[in-house]
Amino acid sequence: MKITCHFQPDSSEVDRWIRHFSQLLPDAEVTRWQPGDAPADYAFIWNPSRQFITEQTRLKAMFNAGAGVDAFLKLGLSVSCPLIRLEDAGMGEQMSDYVVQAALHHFRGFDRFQEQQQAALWRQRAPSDKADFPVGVLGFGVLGQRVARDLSAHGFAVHAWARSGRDTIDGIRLFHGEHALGEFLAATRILACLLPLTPETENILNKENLGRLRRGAYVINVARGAHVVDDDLIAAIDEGQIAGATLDVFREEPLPRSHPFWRHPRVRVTPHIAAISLYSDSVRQVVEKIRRIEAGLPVTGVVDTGRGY
Ligand code: NDP
Ligand code: OXD
Repeated sequence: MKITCHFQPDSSEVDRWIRHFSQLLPDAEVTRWQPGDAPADYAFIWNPSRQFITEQTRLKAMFNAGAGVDAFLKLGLSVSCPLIRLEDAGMGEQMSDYVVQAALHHFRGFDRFQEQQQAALWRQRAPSDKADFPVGVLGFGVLGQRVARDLSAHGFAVHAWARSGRDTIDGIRLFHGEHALGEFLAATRILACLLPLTPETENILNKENLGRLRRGAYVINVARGAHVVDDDLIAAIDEGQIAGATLDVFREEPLPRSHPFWRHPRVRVTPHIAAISLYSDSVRQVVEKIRRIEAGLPVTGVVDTGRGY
């Protein structure tokens, strides 16, 4: 069996992935893709080049080295094999830690305490009630569900928004579809975005939708930068409609040094680290799926390219 690994930008990281695959599949030939290579059986990719897709036409499956496939789909290339994404693979816990800390940061007023420290100001604040800080989770998939459940376990009232309808799950009220977005947003004081980036979800955090949130709402974006209209978010913060934001993802990454998010006192920036693909968990998941495919069994995580996720 031949497995080819292709990442853009290419980096020494690929060698580590290759080592992990070779450990779990010692009989497989696992290599870094080079233009003109012979056809492989499986590919492990991140942001592949057009040349790779047009050359590697005999793949049985292509595995995406992350949960989101927007970088791949934006190439607009038709592929004849299934595109399979990572499902949690150790990212759920990281994502949950990130979003829970951001929600607690806002709820406990730590932004204010940071400001007070700058001024050497000792001033206690009356405790807030979590009932006054309902959290809305945009996207109730693999990661959104984990985040919603953990926020709920921390005592927040949580509701979520998805595309397809389901009942309330573990006390989490579910909204679904475009028509329910307004009601979902109106009920939200802390918003966490865990949507895939698709034509339907791009720019979803725009002036209109930010304005539908409860006044003084807090925004956490751990999905993709293009979900947020940057200028609309900054204007909504400056105007007081939004209290602040914790942002992990950006339209342009690395976030340009001149971008106002870096210096805005109400915006916290992290460099796309909310949930990192873990070598061993990810490779174990991919290898298990390769074994199932080889045995003629179905696998989960196959991307519906028409739907965009
Ligand atoms: P899933 O595909 O499991 O879940 C996607 C969810 O979004 C589903 O609930 C889906 O609804 C919902 N959804 C999709 N389109 C719409 C729409 N038009 N309207 C309403 N709901 C919609 O994805 P994951 O949970 O695995 O990952 C989510 C995203 O997180 C990734 O796509 C990626 O962009 C981002 N991510 C970011 C990381 C980081 O480090 N910052 C790390 C990993 C992922 P339904 O349930 O009805 O299908
Ligand atoms: C992902 C990511 O999609 O790391 O997995 O952003």
